[in-house]
Amino acid sequence: MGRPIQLIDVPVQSGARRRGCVMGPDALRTAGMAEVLTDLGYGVSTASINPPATSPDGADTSGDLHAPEACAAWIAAIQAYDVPAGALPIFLGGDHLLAAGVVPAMASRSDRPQFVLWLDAHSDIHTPATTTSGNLHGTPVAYFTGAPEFEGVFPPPRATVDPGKILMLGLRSVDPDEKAALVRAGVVTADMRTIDEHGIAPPLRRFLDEVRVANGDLHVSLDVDFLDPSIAPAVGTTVPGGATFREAHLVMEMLHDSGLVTSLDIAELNPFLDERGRTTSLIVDLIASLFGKAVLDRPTRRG
Ligand code: 6HN
Ligand code: MN
Ligand code: MN
Ligand code: MN
Repeated sequence: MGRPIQLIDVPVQSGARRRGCVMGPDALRTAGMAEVLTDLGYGVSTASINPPATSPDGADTSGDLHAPEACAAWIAAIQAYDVPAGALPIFLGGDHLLAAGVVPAMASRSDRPQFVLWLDAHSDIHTPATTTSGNLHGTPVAYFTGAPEFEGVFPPPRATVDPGKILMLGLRSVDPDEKAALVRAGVVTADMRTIDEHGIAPPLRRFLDEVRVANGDLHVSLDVDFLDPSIAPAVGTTVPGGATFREAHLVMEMLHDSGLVTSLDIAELNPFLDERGRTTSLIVDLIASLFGKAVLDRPTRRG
């Protein structure tokens, strides 16, 4: 039996105006997320973080920000949730605002340095001051790296992450203010141009080596729009030119072989936009790869 896994529903959709992410956890369960992990030999428990009692979604749009109070309440609720000791949590979103709750919670779980692998078309490093859309799902990275602009908007993070311990893979839609923020903060990035030219494995291998040497914890945040829209249409913010089927599986296989992943979230799945469940099923397949489903049985190779 592998390490126990806890599946935690986080049906937040306050981070963006388009509705549907609230159905993400149900869709992932319908597609067999728990059974796949059980079949791979893991003990699986389930939990959910309940929507905080705030005004209905969108009713509290204040100034240019969409639903800041609901977002703040979600972040507080997620950060207050204690994952059982010894369990590896998979947070089932929900839009990407959930990472603003999840990452600080994971970083505060142990004294080991926290690393984050950010799989996304977007860098989500806006602040309430720079966002042009007002959708706060575009801000979690700035929040959990300690940007001061969140004071009075979101509760203080339980712990913050060193931007130099973040690898962003798959970027292809980064707003001008975000570009400046990435450079200023020193976030490590491999955009799609780099991946096209050199492949997806080298930056990931370097990053995993760093995590191993530092004896760090590794949180993986998987935004569905990391994937190319042709294979994953069920997301509100599709951007052409994303990770292919094999690139995505290779990332998951390398993560499994590394043995370093300590927590995971799945964000931005919008089942309302899916086609006969195919995006949801692909996500479940990818998670199976991350937890050890392999093409052939082969000895675990580290690094
Ligand atoms: N996501 N940069 C755009 C914005 O509205 O700030 C897109 C954000 C997308 C957020 O995909 O999690
Ligand atoms: Mn995102
Ligand atoms: Mn830690
Ligand atoms: Mn995205």
